[in-house]
Amino acid sequence: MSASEDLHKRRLAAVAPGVTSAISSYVDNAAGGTLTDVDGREWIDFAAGIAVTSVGNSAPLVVQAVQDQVARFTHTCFMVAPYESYVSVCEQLNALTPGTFEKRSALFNSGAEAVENAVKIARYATRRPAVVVFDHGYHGRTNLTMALTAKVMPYKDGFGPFAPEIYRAPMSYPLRDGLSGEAAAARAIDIIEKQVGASNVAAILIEPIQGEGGFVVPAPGFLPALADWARSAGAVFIADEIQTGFCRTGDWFASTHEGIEPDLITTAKGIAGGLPLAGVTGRASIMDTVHAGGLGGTYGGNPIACAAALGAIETMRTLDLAAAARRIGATITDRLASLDHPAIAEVRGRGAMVAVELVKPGTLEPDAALTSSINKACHAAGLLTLTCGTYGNVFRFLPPLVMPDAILERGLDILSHAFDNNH
Ligand code: PLZ
Repeated sequence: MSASEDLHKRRLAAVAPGVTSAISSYVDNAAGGTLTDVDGREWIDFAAGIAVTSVGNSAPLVVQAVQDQVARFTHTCFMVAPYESYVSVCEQLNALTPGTFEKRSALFNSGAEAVENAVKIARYATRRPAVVVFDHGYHGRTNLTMALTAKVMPYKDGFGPFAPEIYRAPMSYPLRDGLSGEAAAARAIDIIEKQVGASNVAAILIEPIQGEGGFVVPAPGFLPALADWARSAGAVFIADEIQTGFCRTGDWFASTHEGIEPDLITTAKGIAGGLPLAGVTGRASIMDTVHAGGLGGTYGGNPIACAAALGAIETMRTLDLAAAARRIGATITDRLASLDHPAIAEVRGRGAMVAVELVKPGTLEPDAALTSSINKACHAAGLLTLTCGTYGNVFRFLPPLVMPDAILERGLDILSHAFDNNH
């Protein structure tokens, strides 16, 4: 029995089966683009722990910052005894997020927790109840964020009842609706005005490019039109940049590509090189409304996670990982464009957030079975790929932004073969 098989046996007896893994090999160590499993087999990493280890695994500046911090102190709770790194991370967030207006930030542990807090803040600031989210949207697995998430399986099924006052509007999905950004926004706004009422809307919450929902890139103009509508309706426009943020799309934040300045931005994942940290950043005029003590949590902005974030942000800046994301994205997109496969309906994305959507040839009918067989073929050949999408028919590529070209090309060779051998 291999070491992974042995571990898998132990896992089945010890770990709740509701928690699953994409592969059944167990990791021993990982670096900037590869994972090595406990049997010594190398995997090419096109997942980065779901868009987290953009600076690579165990990036030198992250390791150094964490080791220094862990030796100084591990935790005091920022609500009890504050420390500099929390303040520094907030300063960085306020400076790096789009918008030159005065901002404040608050730190949390997970993406879902950041989203929950953004909704709390928007409701507090507006004294309104309704939150508008979109088809295919993903915002987390806690009770409120399950309600905000669109897809029932596996995220919501059997876990209700869900939080009230959440309304879902149609997303701009150019491949499937053929609408311009303006037309798709008008369709969404009409539903919001007729079914929710502008004066009831606390927040519009949207991923600038949807992650779990299928790397759906809205048509140009969709996001600006929604942001304008939110402003005129007195609602808070929240961009969930948890998957798109921190250089992934070729800029610090995806909102920048569409020229929007969200009122609030949620961040997590790539912010801290693999340590759990999340943030809500936004207009001081909104953030400052909440009463003292209204936001917080035991571990939010833990000093080790903050140290890691400062190391990760410095790495992104010195290595110019936004430029790296654009380069990696172009390499992946070129290779996908050269694949002559009848199931490919669309290659889309921005920067190093690239996806390919698979359908039954000549139709728009999703082909989840083919997606799954190509995914398995990649895994069998040592390439760690992930799928996504409401219909399970989208391949997504999220390599660490420090991945060397040679490894990227090797991964793309495996991918090409997997497409060639599966029709
Ligand atoms: N918002 C846009 O992508 C997390 C989760 C996958 P947490 N996405 C990966 C899974 O199956 O659980 C995510 C996201 C966006 C919020 C979240 C939630 O972030 O850190 O997982 O809570």
